[in-house]
Amino acid sequence: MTNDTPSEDTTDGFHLLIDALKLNGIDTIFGLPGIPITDLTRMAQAEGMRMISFRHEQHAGNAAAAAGFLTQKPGICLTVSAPGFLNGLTALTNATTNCFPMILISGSSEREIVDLQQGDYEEMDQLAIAKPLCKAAFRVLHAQDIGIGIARAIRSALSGRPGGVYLDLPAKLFAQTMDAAAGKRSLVKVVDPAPRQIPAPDAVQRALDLLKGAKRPLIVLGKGAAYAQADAEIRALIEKSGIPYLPMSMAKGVLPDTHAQSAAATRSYVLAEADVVMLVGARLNWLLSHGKGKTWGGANADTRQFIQIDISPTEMDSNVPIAAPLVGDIGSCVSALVAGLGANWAKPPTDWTNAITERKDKNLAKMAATLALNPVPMNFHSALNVIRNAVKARPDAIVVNEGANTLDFTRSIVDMYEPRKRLDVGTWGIMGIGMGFAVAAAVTTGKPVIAIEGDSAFGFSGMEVETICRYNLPVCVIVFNNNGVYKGTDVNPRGGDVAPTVFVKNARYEMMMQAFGGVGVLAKTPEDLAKALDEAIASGKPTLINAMIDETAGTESGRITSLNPQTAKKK
Ligand code: OXK
Ligand code: ADP
Repeated sequence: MTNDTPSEDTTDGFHLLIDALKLNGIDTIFGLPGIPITDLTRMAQAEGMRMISFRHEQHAGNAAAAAGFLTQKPGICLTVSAPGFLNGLTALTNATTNCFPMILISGSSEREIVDLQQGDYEEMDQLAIAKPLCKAAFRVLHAQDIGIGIARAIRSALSGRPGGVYLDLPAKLFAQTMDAAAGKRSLVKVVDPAPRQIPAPDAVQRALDLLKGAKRPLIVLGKGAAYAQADAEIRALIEKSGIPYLPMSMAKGVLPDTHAQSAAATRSYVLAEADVVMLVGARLNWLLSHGKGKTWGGANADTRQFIQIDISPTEMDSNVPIAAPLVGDIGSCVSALVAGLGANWAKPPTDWTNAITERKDKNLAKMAATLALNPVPMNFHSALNVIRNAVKARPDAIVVNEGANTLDFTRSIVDMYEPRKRLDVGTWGIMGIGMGFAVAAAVTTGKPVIAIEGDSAFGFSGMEVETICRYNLPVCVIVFNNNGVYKGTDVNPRGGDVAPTVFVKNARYEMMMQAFGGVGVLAKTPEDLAKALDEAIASGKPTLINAMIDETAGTESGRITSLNPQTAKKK
């Protein structure tokens, strides 16, 4: 295999791969064993790596993606060939869409047979399929190239805009042997995998000039701002500039949601009325109504100007013209802006900040009044009020959140206090991230995890409660059970089968957790829920709370009902 001086000691593809990951500080693999990677999972564990085995590859992939977001190291998902690879691909694509660094490593069948389409075991041209769905895709054919393959995968996942990478490893590679010393030399410890990208001084000045002239400035923080781990710099920018800010969903907690400058509780007003908007790690995609239309249609609709901080230069002008593009990493860009504010920086006009505070206080008071109600049966608000209090008491807990109404109500009701504590459906509005994200959050941080799940959303990854029990993770899953998708009251006008959105009524989801030795609780009142959640957080035991919600509560698609074609047609 090599021209280097032979030695007694040999190594093989399995160990080269494990050593290459360890050399780069990667200590955990999320995956699912099977041909041809079963031995690899055993060896990784024997070599001291944490091997977290799932019941379905999609959830292992979601875990890898969340681990990447939380740690700035690519999360690793390991799967078998064709079907396992395909199961991991949704997570890989979702990671790429959300700018989370992960590497999907899949075993594959032999090239000679696949390329001649001779019908190998789990035959598939995996590399070709992965390529359009991720940031980069590589195949390694020779053991001596494993080090370079891993280095290329790490750099691709982390540098510039982070994303998903596919690494194809044909079965034969794992058993290839080579001289151990040469093998060691072939490995690469990646130096500076996510190089800082310093913004150009004139671009910084352009942004400052625009901000300075603004009468109604607004900063929008996106999940890129959370990912960047530039928390102190971002806080300094917000507080020194005095500019109100709006956190996107996964940027909640970069500054505490209770911060005086947060405009989250008056979102529609600030988006419509701002004259200069600075986006920090947030794209002007559907979640921000593409920067135009009714959402942005206030007095400044025709004259509004955007500043955008992003590591990806081609993000600029993707939806509307960007007057001041600031390309670079968020830490460097924000530091440069803070330095440029200077001692004489004039805070935004008080007619703007007071108008925001007034509207915000009104909405907060309205919300407080709603949360104080205690209807029977529970509704989203009374159940989420319990979780809101629990997170306030344990601000280090990580919230995982998916569903439609369960997602939308949680976003506005459960305040976050620390950065990177909220993981949700992200850019795609994907369902099924719940248990994978929860496992990753628990494994990578050791903190309590509260997974707030719509009953439909939970179904996508529910089997992974066994994984949570197997690894005894401090995860408390709360299923918002209102008997169906959106709600449980739809009726089939022709009789017979139930309506497509309806589930088994009063399903006992808590018994799923009990089946694997965890704690399961049926909660019909906020008191039941509070007691069970407190106990779960205190004990760290895997827990599932089946929170019974009024089946009439909830609206179709939550706050995005306008995206349903039938609703759109009526408009
Ligand atoms: C926010 N608000 C508050 C507070 N926080 N009021 C009081 N107190 C607090 N703390 C107000 C805020 O000002 C808004 O009111 C309103 O509550 C809603 O806030 P928010 O932030 O949720 O805003 P909005 O309009 O829903 O945001 C748009 C959005 C969001 C597109 C960014 O809806 C979103 O992230 N959606 C993701 C949906 C998704 O992915 N679903 C997938 C599953 S559904 P106003 O008065 O200021 O407007 C699915 O799969 O199919 O149906 C399917
Ligand atoms: P949100 O959905 O919260 O609005 P998006 O996923 O749309 O957030 O946007 C995140 C943006 O952050 C992406 O455009 C991505 O390129 C950018 N980004 C990610 N990491 C960094 C970083 N370290 N520095 C600068 N920009 C970043």
